[in-house]
Amino acid sequence: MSTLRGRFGPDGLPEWDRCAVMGVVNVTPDSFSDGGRWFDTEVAIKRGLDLVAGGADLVDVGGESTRPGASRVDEGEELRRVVPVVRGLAAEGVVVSVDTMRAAVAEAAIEAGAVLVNDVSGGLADPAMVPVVATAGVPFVVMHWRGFSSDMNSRAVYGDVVGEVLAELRQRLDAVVDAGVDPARLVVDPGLGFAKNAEHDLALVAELGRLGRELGRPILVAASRKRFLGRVLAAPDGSPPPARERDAATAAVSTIAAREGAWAVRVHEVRPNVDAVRVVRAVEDAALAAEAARVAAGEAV
Ligand code: PMM
Repeated sequence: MSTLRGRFGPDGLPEWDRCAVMGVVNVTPDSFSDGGRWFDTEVAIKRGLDLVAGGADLVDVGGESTRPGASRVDEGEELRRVVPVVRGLAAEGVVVSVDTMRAAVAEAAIEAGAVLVNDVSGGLADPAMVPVVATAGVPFVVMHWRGFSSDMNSRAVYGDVVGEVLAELRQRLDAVVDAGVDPARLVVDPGLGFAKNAEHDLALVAELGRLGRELGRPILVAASRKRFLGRVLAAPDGSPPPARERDAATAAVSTIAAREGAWAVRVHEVRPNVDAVRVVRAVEDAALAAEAARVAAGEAV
């Protein structure tokens, strides 16, 4: 485990001196926030490179939409979408993550150069996933998940959302470690919008620091353009702004996440989020300098 002023990332990835920014490339015709825009391989690779040029530290490539109600794409199609994009970006030196629930896709993506597996099901959707990750020795994102997108909204039932998400994530981390994954390579994610309504998402954002402290693992936060932000920004008649008009709100969550010690934020539009995490870093530096000056003044007396 590497630490940087309290912030730390998983073993097996580069270290960044602030909350990292993961840019998203959805190679799908139907993702809720950017569906269809990066569906062609060349266009998707170009998008990933543009995200890096804009300041993204790593790029998350996915070929299956997980928006609420989405049905599954078949494995062959997911492989065709994802693998060439991962290969193209890795060949350009990009730190690539693969967003998949399928072991075969994760395996092929690792072969093509992916260095992180981001599974929104935390290994629950495919029993072969955890063994693949354990064997490859790559970092693994374990997200809080209660079931497939087709009917996940019906599972958004909690007495104490933060307590239950914590307990379910802890259980999942234990299972993954028992199955052979190095705990130092695990990242956890509260899974905003997955079997959660807007109130649940906001309660989790309010307690990101607690999630990190209690789970003892780096936290990834993926709030980008999600429904709960649409709800917060809704017009008086209740209508939410379209997904692409939620980037300033996304950057607000990135500021909170970075301030709460999150390892990384996963976002569609990198620039405002890179700016946000850089400001947080500068403020943290100023706080440290002020503290050092106080200590020096105390010592001088
Ligand atoms: N959300 C989406 C996709 N992948 N991965 C992680 N780790 N956490 C998330 O919350 C998450 C994810 C859905 O959003 P998108 O369709 O805009 O990519």
